[in-house]
Amino acid sequence: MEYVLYEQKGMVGIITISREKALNALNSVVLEELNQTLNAVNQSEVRCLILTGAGEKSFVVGADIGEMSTLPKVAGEVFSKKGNEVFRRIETFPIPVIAAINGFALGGGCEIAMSCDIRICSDNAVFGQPEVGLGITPGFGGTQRLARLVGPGMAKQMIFTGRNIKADEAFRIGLVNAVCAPGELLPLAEKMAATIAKNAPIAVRNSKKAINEGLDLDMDAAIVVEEKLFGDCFETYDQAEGMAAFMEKRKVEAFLNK
Ligand code: CO8
Repeated sequence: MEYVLYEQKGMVGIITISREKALNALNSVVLEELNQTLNAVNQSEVRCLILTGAGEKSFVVGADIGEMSTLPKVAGEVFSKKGNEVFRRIETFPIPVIAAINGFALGGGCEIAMSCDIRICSDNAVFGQPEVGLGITPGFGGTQRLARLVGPGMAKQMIFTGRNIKADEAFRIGLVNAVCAPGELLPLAEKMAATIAKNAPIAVRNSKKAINEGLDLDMDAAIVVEEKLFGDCFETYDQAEGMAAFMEKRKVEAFLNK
């Protein structure tokens, strides 16, 4: 692939958007390659993904402004749809995805980070939705996910002003879970991914599904979703092993994803 790298390290897969000359801007090729990379993830081996950007300056600087600048209306909508499909795939991907944000996360960059389950960033990271200054709205899910993550008031302030915020403010408003020095970012992401990967995979997947699906429902319906996914864990090898280990006061030998 031209712009997306993929590496599997044990039970963790690392996806790197690598288009450094354009600060990892998302053009159609990057979006397509991300899609293909997700198709290629070996889900029977990989239990957690990390998404990051190449270089030390930028995670993803947004959608490619050059490519968008000449688009007619219909093509603009098609481009938005393409991005949204990939971002939604990340959001609903069966295994957790951690965004390791190593610099600029602007426009589509902030939006792709928000489609991940967990966000951690380096202290040089910068977040923002500058679209209104370009004459467009956030079109890769930003109006929806930002409001859900940081609340409508803060989301509207960020989107209407187009003002960028630094890592410490992103942490304060709950846009990221943790901030660290640039050199510690990938080790921290890998450590978190390894911790997730050690847990029972079916339980982790079902937890992701329950949280995602439940958030779109009222509490009565959400609880039913939780009950079903909770019930699905029973009679699995991993549930038997996890509970037997507790009862026998020993460590789990291994969760086998079955
Ligand atoms: N698209 C394409 N190329 C970009 C982008 C971008 N978003 N951002 C930077 N680049 C390119 C620059 O053109 C430059 O290329 P070249 O060297 O060939 O001139 C290279 O990356 C380096 O950039 P700078 O020289 O500008 O680097 P600086 O360190 O001076 O500035 C900034 C870094 C502040 C990040 C600056 O590059 C910037 O402001 N970039 C634009 C950020 C932005 O506005 N992002 C939002 C884009 S819109 C969007 O994401 C909409 C998503 C929804 C789309 C819906 C579909 C229709």
